[in-house]
Amino acid sequence: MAYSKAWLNYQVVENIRFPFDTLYAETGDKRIQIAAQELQVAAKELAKIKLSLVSDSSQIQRAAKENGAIPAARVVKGGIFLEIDGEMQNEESYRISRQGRGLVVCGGGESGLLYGTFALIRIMQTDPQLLSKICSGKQTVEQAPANPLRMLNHWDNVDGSIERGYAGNSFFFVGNELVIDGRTRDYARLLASVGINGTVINNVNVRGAATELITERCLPQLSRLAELFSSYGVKLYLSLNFAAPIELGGLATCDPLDGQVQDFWKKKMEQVYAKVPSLGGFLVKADSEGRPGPFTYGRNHAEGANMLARAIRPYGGLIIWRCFVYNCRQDWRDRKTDRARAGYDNFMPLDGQFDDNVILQIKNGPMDFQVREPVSPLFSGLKETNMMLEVQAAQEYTGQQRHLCYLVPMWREILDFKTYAAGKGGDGADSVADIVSGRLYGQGNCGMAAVANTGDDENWTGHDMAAANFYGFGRLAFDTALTAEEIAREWVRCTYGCNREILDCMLPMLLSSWETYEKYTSPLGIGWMVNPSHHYGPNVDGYEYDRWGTYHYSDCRGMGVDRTMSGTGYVSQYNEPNCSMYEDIKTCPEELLLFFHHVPYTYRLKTGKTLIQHIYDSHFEGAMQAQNMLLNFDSLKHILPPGAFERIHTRLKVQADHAKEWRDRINTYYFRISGIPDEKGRTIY
Ligand code: GCV
Repeated sequence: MAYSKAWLNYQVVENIRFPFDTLYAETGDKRIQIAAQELQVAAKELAKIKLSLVSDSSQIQRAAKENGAIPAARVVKGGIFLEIDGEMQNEESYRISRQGRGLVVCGGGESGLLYGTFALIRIMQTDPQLLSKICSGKQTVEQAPANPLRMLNHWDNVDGSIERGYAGNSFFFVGNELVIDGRTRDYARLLASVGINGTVINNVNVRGAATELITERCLPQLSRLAELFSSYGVKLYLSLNFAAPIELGGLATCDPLDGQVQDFWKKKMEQVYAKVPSLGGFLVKADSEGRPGPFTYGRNHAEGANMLARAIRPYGGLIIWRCFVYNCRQDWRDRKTDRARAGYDNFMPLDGQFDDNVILQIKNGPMDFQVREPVSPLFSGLKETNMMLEVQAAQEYTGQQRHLCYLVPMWREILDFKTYAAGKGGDGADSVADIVSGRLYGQGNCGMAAVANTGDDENWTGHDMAAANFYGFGRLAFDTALTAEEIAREWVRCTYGCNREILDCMLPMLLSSWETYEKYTSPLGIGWMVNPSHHYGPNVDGYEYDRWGTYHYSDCRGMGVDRTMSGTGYVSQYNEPNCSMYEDIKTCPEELLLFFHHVPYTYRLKTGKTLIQHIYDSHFEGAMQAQNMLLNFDSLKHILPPGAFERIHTRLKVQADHAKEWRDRINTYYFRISGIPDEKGRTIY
């Protein structure tokens, strides 16, 4: 099937200033070879310039010498040099600068050089002014990645389906076989272009045939895949089944303290790494939603993770251990158990007990990727444990890529959240970004991961504009100083070219879409009101009497979950002053009001509106904004490339209709339960 080039859609940029005709690069390493090819293609397609490649080292040296001797001002055309500078801050950093009559793209290592090349191409695509400043020597661009690990987590099953996949089937697996083709290469190319340096290709729910990925049968293909990924600076990772000693090894147990189990893993890692030496390691979901884990044997998660970490240590591998551990067999009558508490309760006592090649991967919030949640308190608490932030680009609870919901503004807020981990009066450098980048505690094994939103659809992400989340995750993970707006601008320009009308229409759509989605679904931090299991569409009580521990406690007087000290006590998991801020209804940020408090419908918000009126207004506004988005988008009818307009338009129409369904269901539910009419007299059924 033909598929789009996504944001690597090089289109002619009018009046581009790119005065170079020769590319000098020693292309011994695959990454440099790819960087050179990529720049040649981009120069041709963006600037109609044929860059001839010189890869002979003595010729390059001669050219570099001459280049340095000639003052830039005297020469019209020059060369581009792709170079490695071992003195740079780190392997993955890059610098783009004018030297003599040449442009030098310099990397701390081969991956840095590849990132620098893609950065130059991005600047050519999006920012003619900056390009001109660089080319004339007025500006140098220099960048080191903010996070050491920048990973995607695919929830692809080996049968080709994708758990929470909204963009078709897997392009990694078809019928229990691993597929490597042109699309795999183009996928790796997309990752490299935004600086993603690791990917887990199979679902964390490792079941059945997927367990066999670490057997002789699959290793040769995995080895080819790992090699292909490496040529783009991407490390291959796999999800692992904690019960593999039973399922593959025929043992009666997978107890991490059992000698035979330890031996199984030791031999298994030896076998795997003999064939796939560049494998990054494994992602593990244990004791979570029915998956096996150490709890069965009375062991804790440090014992479970360290057992695997020790087996993989000789090969430099990592064990990324997920903290999504909670009781999923709750009784809704039991008001004491609070799912939000679970991550912290399970992992905080183990701080300092994990080996240094273990990373705890923590979902951004304490529940499960709702449209709004507070930041997980584990980021504030853990101090001697490697941490990784997990976000979800797959829009499981945010419209399933049928609705537009640009998530970078949410991720931005999460990164900026001040944890007070460095103390109440500290120097302030203790945001989530400071922690997961390793800056606060001097860690090297840490970073960010996103559950991927890709599949084999022609546009990669189902909704064409959901690609902004894929792109945005990579860009933000590499450079946590970028704003959501900067990223959105780049994405629109890279995808659709420098067309003012497209940018003017799409930018506000993207930037308002998260808030719009929140308004017509479940505002004020209440979350969840979705249909169970598939998680699409409104159902206020969908999870209310269920075992998953996700409640809203609405009655005729009020709604919300009391997580204060007199409620479930969840607030105590935050450092001061965050704990007190959430505890007090007056200082609790209103967008999280119902996450932390049970509130009467007549309670007045800061706007002066009652809670019930806010609920009505929010749903009417959100549905109207979704409708307006559809209407505004019409202006791009004859401007967007064929196919793209229709695809996006169809989805925006679904979104607008569906937003009305959300509005009416939720408003009707709360009108009936509270008996309080809408002050504005609008139709509520
Ligand atoms: C892969 C949620 C999703 C599950 C997912 C799980 C997880 O519960 O609904 O599909 O399982 O999160 O993150 O492990």
